[in-house]
Amino acid sequence: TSENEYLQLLRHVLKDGAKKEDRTGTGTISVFGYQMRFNLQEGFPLLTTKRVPFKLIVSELLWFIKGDTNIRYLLQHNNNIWNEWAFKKWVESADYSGPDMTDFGLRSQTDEAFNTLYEEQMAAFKSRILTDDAFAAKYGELGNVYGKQWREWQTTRGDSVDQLKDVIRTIKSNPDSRRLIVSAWNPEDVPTNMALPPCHTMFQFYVSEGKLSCQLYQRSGDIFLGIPFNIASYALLTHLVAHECGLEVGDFIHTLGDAHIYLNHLEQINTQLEREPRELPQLKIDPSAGSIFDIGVEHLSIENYTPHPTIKAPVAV
Ligand code: UFP
Repeated sequence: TSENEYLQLLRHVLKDGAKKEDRTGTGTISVFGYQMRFNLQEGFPLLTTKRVPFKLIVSELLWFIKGDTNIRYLLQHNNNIWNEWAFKKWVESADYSGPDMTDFGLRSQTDEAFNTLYEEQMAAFKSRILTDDAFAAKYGELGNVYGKQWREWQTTRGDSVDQLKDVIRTIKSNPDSRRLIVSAWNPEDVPTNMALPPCHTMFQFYVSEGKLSCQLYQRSGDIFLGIPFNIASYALLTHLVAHECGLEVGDFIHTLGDAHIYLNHLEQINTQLEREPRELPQLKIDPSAGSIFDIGVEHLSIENYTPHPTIKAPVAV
């Protein structure tokens, strides 16, 4: 199946990657420039050689599509993947008076006593985001992350561009267009207004013979933890846009810049490579779902997903 595209990337970087230091201090082996192609007609590319949490992928993508940049929606869907970024702003603010949380990412992984304090503070933070509107508006907000750039790119004229709506309109009216691009990389925002400069930098659609394909340029990819997530997320986006435009799905092409394996993921990768890939699952979109901008998590499900078990690994922060 097309899962082999991913397994080949793992093998390629293990074999030909060069040692490279990185921002997080963890150390990587890395290559620059790589491309994978997933034929979405063959099944939905959710890896089977380890379990990938589909529900988190759905709620994060719908959050982007809504143009939402506040973690409250994610927390309402039990999705904790962006919490640290919001929490950081909170504990560094003048309003915070709890125990010192400097370098909480690293310290919570290495210092058990600190980790207890951290988990208490994080739990309190989450519950306040969910229940206190004013607090959520101030401290749940991540700034100009994906949702903002996709739906409400700020122009120098003082208005904004809804790139996603525009690209969908053009796919419908002029499917042969070679300008079907959405960019998340806003050089004006990158140094100051963003928690994390976007990893999925830009994507382009392409229509041929009634099928919609999508290519993503990802500037930086954590091959073991990030990329399986990113593949599923953009495959889902391709399905949703195709559904919206009355097209079948074609290919998802994943182009990578710095494609790296963190040195503390090597053992996990060996385990994964020993496993036999299984049949890929299928995506089901509920017929009552409505437009791409109204779709809810309850409308999307995955069928026949019988992966090998989860493989845990530390996140580089
Ligand atoms: N990363 C991904 N996919 C993502 C995401 C982050 O692989 O969707 F948000 C990884 C790539 C890199 C790190 O290991 O997170 C970001 O660090 P940097 O900005 O230094 O590239």
